[in-house]
Amino acid sequence: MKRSIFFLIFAVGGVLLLAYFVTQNQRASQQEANLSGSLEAEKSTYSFYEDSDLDGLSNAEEVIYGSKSDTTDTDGDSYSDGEEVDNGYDPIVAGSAKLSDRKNLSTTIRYFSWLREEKAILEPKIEDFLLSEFLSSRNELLSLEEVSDDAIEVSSSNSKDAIRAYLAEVNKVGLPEGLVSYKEISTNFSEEGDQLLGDLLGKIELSYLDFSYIETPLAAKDIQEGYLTVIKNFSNIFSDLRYNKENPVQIEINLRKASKLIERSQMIEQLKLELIQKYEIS
Ligand SMILES: [Ca+2]
Ligand SMILES: [Ca+2]
Repeated sequence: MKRSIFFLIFAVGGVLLLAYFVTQNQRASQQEANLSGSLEAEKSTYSFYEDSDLDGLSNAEEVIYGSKSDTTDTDGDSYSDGEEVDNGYDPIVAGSAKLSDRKNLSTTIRYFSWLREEKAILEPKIEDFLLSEFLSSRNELLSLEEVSDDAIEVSSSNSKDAIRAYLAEVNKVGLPEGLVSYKEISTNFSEEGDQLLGDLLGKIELSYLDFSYIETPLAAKDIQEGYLTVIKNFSNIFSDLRYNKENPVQIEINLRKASKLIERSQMIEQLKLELIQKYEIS
């Protein structure tokens, strides 16, 4: 069953926004819980306080850097994992490879490196004000993926009827129901959580496809572009939940992106109203 897309975009956005504010307010008390997950078993294997092999990297950091939590020197080059990270070296590549040499370095590792190098904070912590400072000169990390013109099926007609038909189509397509909180999935380290996320991603993907087939009169091109952008970026944000443990900072960044998506959704609604008024569509 499908509802109109704008309603659901707001619903998804609202859930995300709510999660965001809860996070803001309860940052200190929730940090450990958010990062370590809701399951007790997960807490001991993914903790920023426990260091099972006593190599200077907490169990959670080992997951983030890709090193082993039961081996002090993962790459066997005689330097411990903690020593390597403290000095900017890669704990999983033997020799003098730097962390910064890694391809596709995760935002969490980049943020931790920045904390160490710019703020002299060796104990990694994900604090809102620090993250804001880190992001202030890295706008690209908050930018949304834009949809190219090729993705829009421009129709040959720009008549009032074509516009009315377009709007009717748009209102038929929907985002999936059974929405869940972003934070909820991000702390649900279980098979059920994976299943939930997989289903949701599949449904978002289908919505994107349904949308991309809608013939779009020229006058509605901005609206169509907006819709595709919002859905595409929701898909990206939810996909990142798969790497929640390896890249927890990205999840925090995504919550900030979500508020941009909500703004974008509001802009789309505004554009639709203007179009309806301009073409006197009843
Ligand atoms: Ca360790
Ligand atoms: Ca080593």
